Amino acid sequence: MKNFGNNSSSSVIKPDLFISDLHLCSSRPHITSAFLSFLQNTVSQSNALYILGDLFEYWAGDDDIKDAHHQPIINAFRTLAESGVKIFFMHGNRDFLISKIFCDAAKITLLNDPSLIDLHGQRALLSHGDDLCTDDLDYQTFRQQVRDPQWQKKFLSQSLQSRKEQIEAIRLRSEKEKSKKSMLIMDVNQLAVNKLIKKNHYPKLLIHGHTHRPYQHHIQLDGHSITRWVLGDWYEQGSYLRCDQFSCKAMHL
Ligand code: LP5
Ligand code: MN
Repeated sequence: MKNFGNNSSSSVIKPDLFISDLHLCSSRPHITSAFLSFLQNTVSQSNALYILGDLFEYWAGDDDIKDAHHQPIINAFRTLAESGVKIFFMHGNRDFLISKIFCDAAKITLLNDPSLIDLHGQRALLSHGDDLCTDDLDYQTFRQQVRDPQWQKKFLSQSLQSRKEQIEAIRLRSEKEKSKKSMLIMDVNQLAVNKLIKKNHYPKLLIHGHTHRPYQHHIQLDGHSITRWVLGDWYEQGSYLRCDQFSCKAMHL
């Protein structure tokens, strides 16, 4: 988003940062610590942070915000937001149940998937990326079911404990099924990417995560040049995309 600056150093345009697929959970405390340090040391010096989904390993509902693992993360977001850093969050396939209670507590803004933004004067299209994996038919059927508001209402009416147990079962099933799927099926479909780019009038950038295959793809489509940035996950090492008024660069912690 545009940086209009509001202090004496307003001539310095701060960068915007993009992350996804952190999969934060209490069983990987070092990743949560790395993320909290990243917020404090790097994001605090930025204009905005865009979290493009799968911040958490899974999210069972906003009544889980009191969890001891989640509290420091929510507090850190709020501190940053109060210091003037804008924080945006887009749903991933694992945390699409994040809702208003979480966003209000963390002072973050929920973005639709996809969303177009003005990134230092260039149009950038943001997405989690799972919607682009159109060859993964079983996943798309599952996605359609769990993104249905009626299904979600019924699911959320159950106890937190019961929801977590069902999610654990789905995770096991998903891991088993993924081991049988080809890498090609689990990647984005190029026609789906092209369709999204056309529909959004050829943005300069498309930034997404989900596939855990970080890369800078150059696309030529109908006479337009588009860069598709795929964000990296945080399994082994924290990674982010840093965009200033000149360029974007993939960074590691
Ligand atoms: O996340 P990732 O990259 O490991 O795998 C995804 C797809 N898998 C998923 C499932 C999640 O990983 C785990 C669940 C998240 C919790 C969501 C909370 C609320 C839902 C609660 C449901 C009870 O998204 C995986 C893709 C992969 O990306 C690559 O794109 O392949 O998809 C699958 O493996 C899904 C299977 O192909 C189909 C699973 C069918 C399960 C049907 C059970 C029916 C139960 C009905 C309840 C909805
Ligand atoms: Mn994902």
